[in-house]
Amino acid sequence: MSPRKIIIDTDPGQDDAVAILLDLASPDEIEVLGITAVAGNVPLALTARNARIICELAGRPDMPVFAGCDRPLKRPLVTAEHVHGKTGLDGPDLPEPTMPLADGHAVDFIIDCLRRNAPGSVTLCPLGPLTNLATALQKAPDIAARIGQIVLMGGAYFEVGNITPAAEFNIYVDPEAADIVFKSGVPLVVMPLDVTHQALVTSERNDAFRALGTPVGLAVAQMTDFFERFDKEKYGSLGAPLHDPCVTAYLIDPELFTGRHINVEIETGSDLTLGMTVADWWGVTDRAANATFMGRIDAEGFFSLLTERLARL
Ligand SMILES: [Ca+2]
Repeated sequence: MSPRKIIIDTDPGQDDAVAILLDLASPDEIEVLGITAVAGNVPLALTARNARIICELAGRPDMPVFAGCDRPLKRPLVTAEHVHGKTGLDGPDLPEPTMPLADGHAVDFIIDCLRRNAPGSVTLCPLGPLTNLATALQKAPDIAARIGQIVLMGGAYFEVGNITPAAEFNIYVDPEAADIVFKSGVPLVVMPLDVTHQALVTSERNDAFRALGTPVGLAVAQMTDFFERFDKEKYGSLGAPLHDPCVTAYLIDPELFTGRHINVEIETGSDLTLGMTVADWWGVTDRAANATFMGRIDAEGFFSLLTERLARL
């Protein structure tokens, strides 16, 4: 089978960085057509920089990285330096990128790429707020029918929220964009906090990254060390949840995850619950299913896959 063509839409973020590394370490399964940066964890200038730092770390300075939207559709940007540090990629000491940004806007790249490739052959992998993707769908509605699948990290049901009591960060930052994506009719696979909070970087798993003895292994150990401090304090958990790499792991081995095909809608009106993913997990409405919403991950399988693949870089 030929590798699946994807576009990574991202706001790095240490966990985005690990997701990108896992993608680039898995060419048999995944062909990355390009990386599009969006404002989210940190402002756009930093996410566009961080994406290139990671490509260079992976030995892929040839990868096209596009800058995208610098703010949500209708709201001021909310960022998460309290989790990811001032640069978004705090932890390792990585050099400034020398590769340039690709010419053009991320939104135009997404549209052109979908029109250029056979319908259904490109998967979109959003790892941040959904602003770039929603903007592309608004600008070129014809692309919806050409997207094979959207596999995204965002939302929560049983875990409810991390940026507010009711909302997960990516959806909360641009709920109007999320609403557009969830109503697009494109097949969706969602990795909510319910799953990612089971993918914890314990000290044993962190040691395994470090023990690879490579620049990539060391950088991943240092990145996960950094944001672990925040999550351990906040949740009292065993380690930091590795959110975004769940998306990549699904592309490589979907059997690691189980979930339900259900209706998921986005709250855009209420100040109290803005950005909540209202997931009909128990099937109590007759609203049509629009997303496969994951609930469980084989965490052991996930971390052994991740460590084995990072060793290849
Ligand atoms: Ca992210």
